[in-house]
Amino acid sequence: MDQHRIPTPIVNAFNEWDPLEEIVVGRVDENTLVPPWDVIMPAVVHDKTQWDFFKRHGGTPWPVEMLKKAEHDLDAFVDVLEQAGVTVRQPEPYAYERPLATPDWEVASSCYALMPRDVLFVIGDQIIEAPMGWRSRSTERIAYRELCKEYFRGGARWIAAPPPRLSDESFTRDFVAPGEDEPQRFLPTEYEPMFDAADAIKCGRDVFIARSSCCNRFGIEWLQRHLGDEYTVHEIEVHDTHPMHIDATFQPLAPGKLLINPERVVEVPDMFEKSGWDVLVCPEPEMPESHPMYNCSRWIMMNVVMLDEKRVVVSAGEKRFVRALKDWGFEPIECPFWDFETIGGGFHCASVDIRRRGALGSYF
Ligand code: DAV
Repeated sequence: MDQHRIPTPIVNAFNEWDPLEEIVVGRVDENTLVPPWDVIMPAVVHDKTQWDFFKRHGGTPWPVEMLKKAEHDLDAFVDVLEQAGVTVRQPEPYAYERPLATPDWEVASSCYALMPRDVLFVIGDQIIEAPMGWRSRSTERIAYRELCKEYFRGGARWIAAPPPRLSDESFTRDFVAPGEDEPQRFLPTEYEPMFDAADAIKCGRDVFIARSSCCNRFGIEWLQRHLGDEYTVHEIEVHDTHPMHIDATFQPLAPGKLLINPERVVEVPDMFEKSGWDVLVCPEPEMPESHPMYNCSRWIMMNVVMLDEKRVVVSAGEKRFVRALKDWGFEPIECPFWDFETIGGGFHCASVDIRRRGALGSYF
C-alpha cells in the first residue's frame, strides 16, 4: 500500500462499485422463521397462493431441507467473496421466536437475520439503522449490535432513524394491493417516517429511493434532511403491485451503467441521459415458474453485488442475464442462489457493504 495514502475509514461506502473490502452477510439459523402474518404481508408477497402458507406457518421455522439448501447457497456466496479477498462478517442470532409486543400491537415472532441490506443503511462513514416498516422485523437490529458497536469504536458514525410506532395509523386501513392495470398505491400512510434500508440505493452524491410497502415520503424526507447538503435524495417512480425495496428494480451498477427492471421503472430521471449513462434493461428472469418463491418475485435475479466496477456476483441459473452482463462489459461471477432466493432474497439483500475503497464523488 502507498504509505502516504490516508487509510480508508472502517466504514466507507459511497456507491455500489468501488472495490469491496468488507461486507456483512446474513445468516441461516435453525430457527430462521417464516415471517408471521401481519399487516405488511399481503402488500409484499407477490404470489397470492403463498398467503395461506404464511398464515399457517408464519412464526415457525422454515422446513429444515429448505434451510439447508439456502445455507448451501449462502456459503457459496461467502466463498466467492472470500476468494476475492473481501472480509466477510456476520450478525449474531437472537431469539427470533419470542413474541413481540408494544403498547400498539403484537405479532407472533420476529423473523431472522437473513437480510442485512434491509436493516442498515451504510453511507459514507455512517451506519443508519432504518425505521423499518415491518412489525416483525422491528427488533432485527439487535442481530447487528455487536458489529455496530465495533464499527463505532473503529471510528464510524452510528445512528438509528426514529423507530416507527407501526400502529394502525401507520398503514392504510383495509389496504388491497393494486392490480397490474391499476394506478400505483402504497400501504404506508404518512403518519411517521418509514423506510427499509434496501428502499434506497447509493450513487455517490445522489441517492435514489422508491416508495414501497415499507417506505413513505416522510421517510424519504427524513433521509434527505439527515444526510444534509452533501447528498441529494431522488425519488424514483415505480409501478409494482407488491413493492418492496429498490434493489430488484433500479440499480446503478457502475459509473454510467444503470440496470433497470423493464416491468417496474416508470421513468428514468433525465439526469441519467443528460450525463450519458447507459440504461441497461434487464432481460427476463430464467428461473422456472415452478421454482418455489415465497417473499419475492423472480426479478430477484437483478439483486446483484458488485465486487468492483467490473466484477458482479450473479445467480448461476440466469444465463441470459449473465450473457447480457458480459455484453455490457462486466465480468460476471456465477454463484448458485436460487435456493436462498426461495426464502429470502438475492445477493444484495443478503449482504450490506461496509467498506469500499473510494471517496464521495458525483456521477452526474
Ligand atoms: O421483486 O422480489 C425483492 C427485493 C428485496 N430486497 C422482488 C423485490
